[in-house]
Amino acid sequence: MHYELYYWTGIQGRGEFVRLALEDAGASYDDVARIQGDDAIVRFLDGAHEGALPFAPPFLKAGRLVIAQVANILQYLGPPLGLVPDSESRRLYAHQLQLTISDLVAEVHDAHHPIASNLYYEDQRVEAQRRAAALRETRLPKFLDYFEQVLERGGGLHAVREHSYVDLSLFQLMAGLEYAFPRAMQRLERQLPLLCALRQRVAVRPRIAAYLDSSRRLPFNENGIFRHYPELDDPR
Ligand SMILES: N[C@@H](CCC(=O)N[C@@H](CS)C(=O)NCC(=O)O)C(=O)O
Repeated sequence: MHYELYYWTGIQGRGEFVRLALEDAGASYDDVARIQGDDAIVRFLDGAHEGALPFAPPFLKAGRLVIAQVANILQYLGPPLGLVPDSESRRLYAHQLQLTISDLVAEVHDAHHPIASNLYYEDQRVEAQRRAAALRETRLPKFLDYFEQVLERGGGLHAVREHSYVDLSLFQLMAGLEYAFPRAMQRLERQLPLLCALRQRVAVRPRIAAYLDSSRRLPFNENGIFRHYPELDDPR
């Protein structure tokens, strides 16, 4: 199967969670907007195509199927890409974990855009500082301690006892958080040995290492989900 990934150009964003799965599996895919421009996404959202109507990117086209929402896309891709265990209980668990990652990603986004996504960061800077402090002090430790426990229960190496799309997403989560909040993550990572080890292991998987080294892997920047604004990190 040849896949078409639709995601905004210029940022890793939420598309990266899907991209990492496609890259790790060596899947055949086009990153459509990087070829045709963001208009290709807009046309889709405007209803120019048959079938399911996505609300927002990322969405994936697989033959006649159109699938949106990161966790939903990964749930779909897991079996054909060999990125989820066979058992129903573990598949459900993988999906549950991915939905929880999506919850945290939304909170990370809201730390720099606590009032409205369509306002500039500069217009909500004061609120962002309060929101980011709550994220760093309360929500990040709660989510990350949870994922650390998940790894512990999974035998220490994987979220669902074998390599899966969840491990790839946890890698992306840790990489993004380290970019956005380097000081807070240095503090928090002392209590997260399994997540840190997973992050290192995923980075050296051969296809992931090749991808990270390629021009397809865009650098993190201040237009994406994980943004580095020093004033939103732990105080020096
Ligand atoms: N829950 C969705 C969120 C999708 C989403 O927020 N996409 C962003 C880009 S990362 C977007 O373009 N949103 C447009 C909007 O919310 O109006 C997912 O996980 O895929």
